[in-house]
Amino acid sequence: MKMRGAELIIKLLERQGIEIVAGIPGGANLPLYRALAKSRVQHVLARHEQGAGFIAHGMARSTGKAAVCFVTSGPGVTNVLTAVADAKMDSVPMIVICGQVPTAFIGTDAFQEINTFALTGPITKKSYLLTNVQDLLTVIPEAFSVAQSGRQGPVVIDIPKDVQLAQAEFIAWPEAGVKRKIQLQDSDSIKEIAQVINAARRPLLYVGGGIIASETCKELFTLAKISNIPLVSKLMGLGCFPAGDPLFLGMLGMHGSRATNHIPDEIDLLIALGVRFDDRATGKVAEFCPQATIIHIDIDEREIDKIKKADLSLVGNLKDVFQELLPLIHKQERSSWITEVRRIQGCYPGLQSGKSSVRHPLTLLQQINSLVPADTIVTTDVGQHQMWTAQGYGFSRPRTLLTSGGLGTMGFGLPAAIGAALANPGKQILCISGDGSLYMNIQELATLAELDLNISIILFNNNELGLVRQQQELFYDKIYAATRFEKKVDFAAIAREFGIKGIKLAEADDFPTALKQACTQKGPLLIDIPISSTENVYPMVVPGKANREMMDGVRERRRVVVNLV
Ligand SMILES: Cc1ncc(C[n+]2csc(CCOP(=O)(O)OP(=O)(O)O)c2C)c(N)n1
Ligand SMILES: [Mg+2]
Repeated sequence: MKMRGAELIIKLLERQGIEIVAGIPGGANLPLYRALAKSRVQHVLARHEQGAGFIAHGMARSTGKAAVCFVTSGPGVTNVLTAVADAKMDSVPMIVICGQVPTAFIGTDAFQEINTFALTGPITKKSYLLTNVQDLLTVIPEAFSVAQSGRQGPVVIDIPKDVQLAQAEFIAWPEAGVKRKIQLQDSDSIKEIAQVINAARRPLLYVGGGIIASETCKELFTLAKISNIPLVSKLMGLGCFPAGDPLFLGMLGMHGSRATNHIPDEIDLLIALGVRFDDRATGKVAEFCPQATIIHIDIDEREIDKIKKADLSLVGNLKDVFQELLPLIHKQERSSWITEVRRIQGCYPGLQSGKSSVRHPLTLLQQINSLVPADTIVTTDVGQHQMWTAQGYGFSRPRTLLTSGGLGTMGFGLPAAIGAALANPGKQILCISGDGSLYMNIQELATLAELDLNISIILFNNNELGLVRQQQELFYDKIYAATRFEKKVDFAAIAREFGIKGIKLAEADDFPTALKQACTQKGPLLIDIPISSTENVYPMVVPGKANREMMDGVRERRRVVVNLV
């Protein structure tokens, strides 16, 4: 068979099962776009390459399968870098196919030339620069395999224009790239791990995104239930365990719940599954779980002992681990430990700050959850609204929360919602955003209007960069430098101009009714909800401090009142 590089790329993507590609064309990827136009692959024209990248995130994060986006050389590449870095931090399988200047121009500072290979190396699982059209036959399937195997992540393929136009010759189609099986590294220690779990008196499960990626929520549930082990989650793990279950203690860390941040002090065993020991979750790491034996099981061996030394560890796919581990776990009541956990919870009840107010985000988020189907997918942006969503919504199913965890990228929410809606036709999608974040990829409202997807954007509008303002209030002498927006804009009117239904709630409006309408409406909608610009997210662990030392807002509010007097 003979085929031009561009046609070959599209055919290979089709053979990988790719049905939708997000992107933006430019001089260096036009051969690719000509081939794409002739194929059955749907193209979604984003309005900014970062938007295209996050649309791919929405598809990949909501399905677990690799998603693809196309960008042109130079600024197309630099614009998508944030989405690539975000995929690396949150282990998202995504493939970015970049146009590049013709091979003969590489290294000459040609128009829109950038060294994509060098720029993307540190923020990808693998980056390729292709100079021979024949290599497409191996590299495209391999890219899918790399992105989806082991700890998932982004792959970038840089393809010069002349390679896209060159003829490839081949006899047979290569096999599609698949998820490679990762061997369990040491299955003997599973017995030891089981013994330690069975013998523990005050164990705690600590889980993250790895449970969702490995699709082991059911197995985790079984482990927790048969052995009565309470569980705490990182932001990325929310949804892997039912939020309403009595064993679920909530999110831990910087904005975790109060009791959850005290319980690790009391435990004798931490069972960390598919999770990193990152600073936002652990607080001062030397003081995290001070009395506990640590078991760490993860698919990425670089995570073991990286931050917290594990007493027992295992590298492998959690599916295989659970298969071997569960039959060895004893059924136990652990009633004295559970009673102790309840006692600690009683000492540190949830913070009710402002919750009684009908317009406090925590109240609204609980209402929103009760109004939408259980399989609704929620995307967030980054800021106070994100933390309130994590604390208050109550996620109970995997892949229902899509949020930028590791990189914390404002601007993630809207394009990720578009990707989630494209990959999950029929599902309701909510994008919970903040005003500062919405500004960052607001142009994707045009993409949304064009696609007419079932997305409700719920905008918590405090007319400020709330989470940063909060830090200034608490740690920077209340010098509110550059966090309050001078000008208020009418986001509902902006949405309408883009062709989307826009509702602006005023102080006097009937919140519950408006919210119900917003959550149940078909087609795209933006609801602008004014919220107080003095509200803080509590608790809050000061960076570098132990989780137990968190600020709970009570003292801080008192101080504000004293200062005012
Ligand atoms: C791209 C990017 N730039 C800067 C930041 C730093 N940052 C973190 S939260 C935040 C404020 C977010 O404001 P908004 O979206 O309005 O959310 P709010 O905290 O007000 O709910 C900023 C500027 C970031 N996370 N991402
Ligand atoms: Mg804001």
